Amino acid sequence: MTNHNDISLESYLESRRAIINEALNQHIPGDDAYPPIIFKAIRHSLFAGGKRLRPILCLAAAEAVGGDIYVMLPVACALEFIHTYSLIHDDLPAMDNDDYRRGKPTLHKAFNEAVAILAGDALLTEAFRLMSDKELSRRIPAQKILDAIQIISKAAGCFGMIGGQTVDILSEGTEVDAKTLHYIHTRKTGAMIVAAVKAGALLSNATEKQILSLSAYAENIGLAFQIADDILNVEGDPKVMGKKSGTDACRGKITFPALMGIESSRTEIHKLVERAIIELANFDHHAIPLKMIAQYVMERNA
Ligand code: GRG
Repeated sequence: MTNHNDISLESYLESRRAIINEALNQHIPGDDAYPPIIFKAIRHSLFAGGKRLRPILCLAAAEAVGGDIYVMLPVACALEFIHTYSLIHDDLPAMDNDDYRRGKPTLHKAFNEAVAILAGDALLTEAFRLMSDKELSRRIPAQKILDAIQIISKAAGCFGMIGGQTVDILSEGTEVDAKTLHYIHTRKTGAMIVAAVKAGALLSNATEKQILSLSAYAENIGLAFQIADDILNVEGDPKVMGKKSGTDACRGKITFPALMGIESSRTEIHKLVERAIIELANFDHHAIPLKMIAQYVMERNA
């Protein structure tokens, strides 16, 4: 296992991204497979330069409880598949109608709407194929895999990301209170972040107590991540982010900075990240990556 005591955040993230990208590449055929257009489309979005936060968190949670990150890779890839599907569908004209994502034309712009819908559907479905593959159950008890699938499907569906996205879309241009904004943020963004951490820990034989602490860690960084995203939408550099800024205000979306101002939003991020790090108090040096990721969530510029 890597010794993280003397590794920088940047080189840690870089090394994890390389491992994840290699695994993603293995799980999606090239465009020599039939029908080539769907694989080309999936690859367009999957390899457009995402930060890989959810799979990195899954691997870091596994590591924090003494698990093997290589065993966890199919689940980490499944999380990235689901995340990429959500971005493809979020960009569609019926939703946010965005032209750029991850610095490249959105999928419906590069191909067409039908292909973008199908590629999103395919990624969501293929995620469950990866997690239910026999290869994984040779290394992890089937019941644990089923429990992880339950956690991830709950986070991706109506009780999680879809619930948050639904309220977000229907709230555009309306007055939204702090409670509704909290619901949107914790479901739309937070749920998959919590699921990534919980699944990584559960599949690596974490104790109940460890899972509770890691879930609380993830809830805090999930919300911090979304508030940071809201701030970046106001003042981020489109060149660095690979997408336009100022879009939330144009669409009449309620955000943390709109509700409480930029400075209070920054203070809130600090508080959440501090709380996340406190949850790691009972873990040893194997939790250093989780600490570094919490720091990254606060400082990121893309
Ligand atoms: C359409 C089913 C469906 C769900 C959409 C994830 C989501 C729900 C919408 C994305 C829009 C958005 C800006 C969400 C808020 C924060 C967020 C999830 C940003 C994108 O995630 P990053 O920053 O993206 O991890 P990369 O490209 O780095 O993977």
